[in-house]
Amino acid sequence: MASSKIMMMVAVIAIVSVCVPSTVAQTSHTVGDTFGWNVTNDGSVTYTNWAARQTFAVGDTLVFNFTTGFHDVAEVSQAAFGPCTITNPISNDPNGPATITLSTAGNHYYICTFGRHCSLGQKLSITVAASNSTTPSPANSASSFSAVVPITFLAAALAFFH
Ligand SMILES: [Cu+2]
Repeated sequence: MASSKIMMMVAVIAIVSVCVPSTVAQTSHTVGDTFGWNVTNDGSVTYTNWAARQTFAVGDTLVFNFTTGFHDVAEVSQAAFGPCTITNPISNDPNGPATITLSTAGNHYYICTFGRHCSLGQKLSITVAASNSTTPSPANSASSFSAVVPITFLAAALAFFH
């Protein structure tokens, strides 16, 4: 009887350890880490270096930490990114912190439209890879399924021990 309890425990632990990684599909990237989204005064070296340490995939999120009213985040075209053109951005989020979901692969360009912030270096360009999963929809349902399975087994195990 004792050995079957141990077997149950081993099975539960094995299932949990297999399932948990599959539920962590999206990555949240905090832009600039603790520096946040601010004026850098170094061109865009701070954000270029930061981006080089990241791997961006479709479904990931960017978190821009800034004080509302002091900065904003505008996604712009490549043509607008170089000269910091603030007219006709693709999107503009005036409220910090701003969380932006990366919904398409390819290059994405973000700037602050306040004053000379962009030209001083508050600008970020990233390259987003296609999602790691080749079949996003089934993967999503698989994720929610795998989250349910360990709970079911844990409940079964708890019932068993009682
Ligand atoms: Cu700014």
